[in-house]
Amino acid sequence: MAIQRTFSIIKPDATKRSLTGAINAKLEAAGLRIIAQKRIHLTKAQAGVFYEVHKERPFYDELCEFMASGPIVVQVLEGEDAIAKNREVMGATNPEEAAEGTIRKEFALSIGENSVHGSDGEDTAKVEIAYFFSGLELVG
Ligand code: IDP
Repeated sequence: MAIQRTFSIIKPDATKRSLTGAINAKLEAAGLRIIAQKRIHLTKAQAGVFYEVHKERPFYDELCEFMASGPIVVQVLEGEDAIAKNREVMGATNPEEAAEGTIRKEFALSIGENSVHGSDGEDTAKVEIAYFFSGLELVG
C-alpha cells in the first residue's frame, strides 16, 4: 500500500478537555506521522466553507457553530494507507456505534461533538490540506 497524506482535525470538544496529547498518541501508535500541526480558532464563516459539502444537511448550521466554538488543532498525517487507517482509528461518526479503542469511542461526546475529523478520500484530503497549510508547512 502506498504512503498517503490525510487531513485531520481535533475538534473543539476535545481541545476544551485537553485531549490533544491523548488523541495524538493514538494516531502515532497507529503508524500515522504528524507532519504538520497548528492550533487555530475558525470563524463560523470559515467553518462553513470547510463543511460546504454538508450545506444541505439539517445539522449544517449546528456543525459550523460548534466548529467555531473554540480552538481546533489541524493536522496533516502521513503513513501507509493513511486515509483509511485514520478513519479506522477515529471510529464511526456516532460514538455509540464506534468500535472499542477508537478515538470517538473513548472521547466523543455525541454524534456532533465527536472529537475528530478525517478526510474520506484522496481528493478531499488534497483540498482540505490546501485549505489550511502551505507546502512549506508540511515537514515529512
Ligand atoms: P464523518 O466526520 O465521520 O466523516 P460526516 O457524515 O461526514 O461524518 O459528518 C461530518 C460531521 O458532521 C460529523 O463528524 C459530525 O461532527 C457532524 N454530524 C454528522 N451527523 C450529524 C448529526 O446527525 N447531528 C449533528 N451533527 C452531525
